[in-house]
Amino acid sequence: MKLTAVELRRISLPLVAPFRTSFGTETTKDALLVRAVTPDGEGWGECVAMGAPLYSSEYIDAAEDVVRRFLLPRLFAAGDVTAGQVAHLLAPIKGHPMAKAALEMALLDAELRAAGQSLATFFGAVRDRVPSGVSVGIMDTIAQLLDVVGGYLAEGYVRIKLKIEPGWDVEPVRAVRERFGDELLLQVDANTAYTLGDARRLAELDPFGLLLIEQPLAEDDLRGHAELAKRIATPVCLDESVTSARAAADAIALGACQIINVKPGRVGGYLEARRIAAVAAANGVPVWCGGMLETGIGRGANAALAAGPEFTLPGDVSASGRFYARDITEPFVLDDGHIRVPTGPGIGVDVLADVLADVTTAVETVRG
Ligand code: SMG
Ligand code: MG
Repeated sequence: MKLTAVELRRISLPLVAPFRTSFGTETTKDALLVRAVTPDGEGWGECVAMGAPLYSSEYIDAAEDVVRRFLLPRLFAAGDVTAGQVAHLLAPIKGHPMAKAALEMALLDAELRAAGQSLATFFGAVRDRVPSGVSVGIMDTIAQLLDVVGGYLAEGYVRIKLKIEPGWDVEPVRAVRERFGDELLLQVDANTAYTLGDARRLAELDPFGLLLIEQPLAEDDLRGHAELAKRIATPVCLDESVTSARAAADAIALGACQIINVKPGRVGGYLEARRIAAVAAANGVPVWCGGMLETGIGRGANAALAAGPEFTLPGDVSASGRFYARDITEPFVLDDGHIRVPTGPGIGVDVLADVLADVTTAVETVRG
């Protein structure tokens, strides 16, 4: 496809409630949307970089800058370009996987829309709805946490993930287990807040039968995760550390993870995310689809990814209402604890022009 122009749009969406993790508290979601314009139609991409480089080194202003100054010129210079070529064309530019992922996603959406094929079909989806888990932030009190978890369970979520950090780990897990029982699918996510020196503390989570502990140690600490995995009974799942299919293969070979959270933005796009799923499946490692508080665009694409055969655990693909009172697409809603996988061409969601206009903070069209 010939990429004739790309619209870069910044939006800001208020969250329905603050979302606190070990690295900070989010109250609004600022996102960069990219719209690829081609003679054969358009496609949407969403960059999941956050406002500050706290989850990973990327942040949204830097993503926009690298897209404008370094990534788009390479795509425009390439002439005809397919989504499958994007990663290769952009590889000389180091890092910035979330920025690259957004561009690949927009081209993939455009291609599939033009071909009349859904992203889910393209990914080899084996289910038309995916089980929905929810990520629960760090709260001020245990009582508040129990209220919030109870509310999500009443909505139908099939799996709960608690954000943890030193000082908010064993007690909240114990309280949730005591209140909601041993059958509840429960896991925790530390977003790199611990060190190997905390192994004994983390082993205190062993009796609670967690599905997994996600990214307890630093992003670059594969050896530490491998050592930790020997010292605790809870399966170790990596998020931040898995930056590519090669990193996934390394982590598996080192024994650094027994489960992988697949996030397309973190690894440079949905095509690399599919390769990670394949590497994991070949090694008998279960995967699930993570989330970055996506708008309906990214949420729809994540639902399609999570419909792939390798995705055997419930992911962080929640209803839109988990974060947003008003989304820029028709909201994804819970259907008996599941999210329906879009069936329309491409990502299969339509952007609501009036909402989009309301939440836009800046827009610019870059021409090739
Ligand atoms: O989109 O439901 C979502 C968020 C899920 O917890 C979530 N994401 O480390 O997995 C993770 C975090 C990253 C973003 S936290 C602000
Ligand atoms: Mg995580």
